[in-house]
Amino acid sequence: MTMSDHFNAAQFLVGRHVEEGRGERVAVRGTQTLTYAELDDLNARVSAGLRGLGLRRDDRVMLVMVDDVPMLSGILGAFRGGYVAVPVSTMLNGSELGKILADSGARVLLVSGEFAETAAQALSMAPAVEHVVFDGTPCPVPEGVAVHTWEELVGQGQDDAPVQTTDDSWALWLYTSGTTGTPKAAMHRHANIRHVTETYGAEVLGITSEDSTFSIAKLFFAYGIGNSVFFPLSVGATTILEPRRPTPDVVAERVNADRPTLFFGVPTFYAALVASGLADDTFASVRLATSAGEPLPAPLQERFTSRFGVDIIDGIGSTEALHIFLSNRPGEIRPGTTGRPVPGYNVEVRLAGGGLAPANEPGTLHVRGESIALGYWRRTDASRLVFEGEWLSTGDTYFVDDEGFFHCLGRNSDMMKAGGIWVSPTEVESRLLAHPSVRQAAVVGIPDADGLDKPVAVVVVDPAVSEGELITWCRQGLAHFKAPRKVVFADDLPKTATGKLQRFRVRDQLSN
Ligand code: 3SK
Repeated sequence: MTMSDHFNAAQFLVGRHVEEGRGERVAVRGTQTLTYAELDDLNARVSAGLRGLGLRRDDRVMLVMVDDVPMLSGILGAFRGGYVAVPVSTMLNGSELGKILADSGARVLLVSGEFAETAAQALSMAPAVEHVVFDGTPCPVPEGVAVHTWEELVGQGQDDAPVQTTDDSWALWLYTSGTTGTPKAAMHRHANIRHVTETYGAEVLGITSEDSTFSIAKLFFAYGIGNSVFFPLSVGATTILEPRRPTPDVVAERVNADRPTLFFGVPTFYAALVASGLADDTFASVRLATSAGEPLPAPLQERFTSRFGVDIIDGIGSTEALHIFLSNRPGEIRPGTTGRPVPGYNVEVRLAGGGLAPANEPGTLHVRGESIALGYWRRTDASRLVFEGEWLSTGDTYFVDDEGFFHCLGRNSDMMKAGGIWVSPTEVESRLLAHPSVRQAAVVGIPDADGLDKPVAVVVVDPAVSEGELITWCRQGLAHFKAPRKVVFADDLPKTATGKLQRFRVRDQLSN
């Protein structure tokens, strides 16, 4: 191996700027503000602290944390030490988190105080975890798990230098429900992080050191970690991190205080902003906004831009591709489309037989590029379905028009996205069927008034039960975003001759 094979994403994103004389620039504005030199120092402390807990190269470090400086340095410190950062959703309940924690084989769990109880429940399902580090008030945990505070983790001094990882070393695992339902970890290399910065970051956003970024999507999403970590830090810009749940008021407060130039949203949030009473000049500092997660309806895009005076470039990415590979461009926006391939990616629409779909004919979206994940951790069958050699089959149905713009027609499978987050209908149906009154259940995504899909349940019940009770039942047993927004009662559900539920017919009935 030559020295040029060495690549460490933490060195690329932070240490490099310090070495090249940019250490005094502001790297992050969270509840604290840190320069690049200060962030580099903190990352070195996290890396040393993890090593002090006995971690070895490629060991997983799971993070259930709010977006703030500890989460940022937890991820970067793991990269720096040659460990694998596994940031996971803070919206999961204890049992959902426990399954993921056990699956990952993580030896260390980093937790923000507000998720302490959820983490404690999860730990009882994951015997491989040896250490839990609480940023905030600790909580009793199962016997055999050592408890530490964040201050103890970072208080043992710094490591000497970033570990000499290579392009191909594991850096980041991101859990996704993707097309097949069960959460599985897409495994990303250090080089994948560099690739997304050189492609979407440089070529589409045109991000520079003068930018500052603010993302609605949190760091545990692929979209969020790219927006708030990879793109800004790759060029020595500033990332604005907000620990609170994003609401229009919270966002307006931070935008007003920290004046971002790039704003990263999702369609549901743009709908909330358009419906809010925020002043029309709220986003005056923003030079460009982006959208991903689900298609941005053209009327919503037009309403946002005419009200707030900021263009939105809609794009699509995936957790498996790490970030956006198909996007509109600043100055060349075609509302209602997902734009064109991002330089650095090949994107094809393929017919069922595998051939290329002619213009205007639908097929399945495939993408190839250097940032595609290595596969799913311990999910051979799902990996073989989705990763086809160098290509990734996204499961989205698209067509390309005569001018080369890509149009989304929906998902190939029954999986749906609510607020840009994958929801498995079978998971919600299982929860409904666990209710003593529910005999049959079907869950489908139905567009709301803004044209954005939301989970709606159709149920056959005996004895009677109210809609409110079933929604509460789902919210008690599942992460809240998965609960149906509406429940419709029926006498029977459409099925095939062999008794298989036909969700497409349920969807058609609800849409008519
Ligand atoms: O859903 C998307 O469009 C997306 C975008 C960037 C990164 C990850 C995802 C899932």
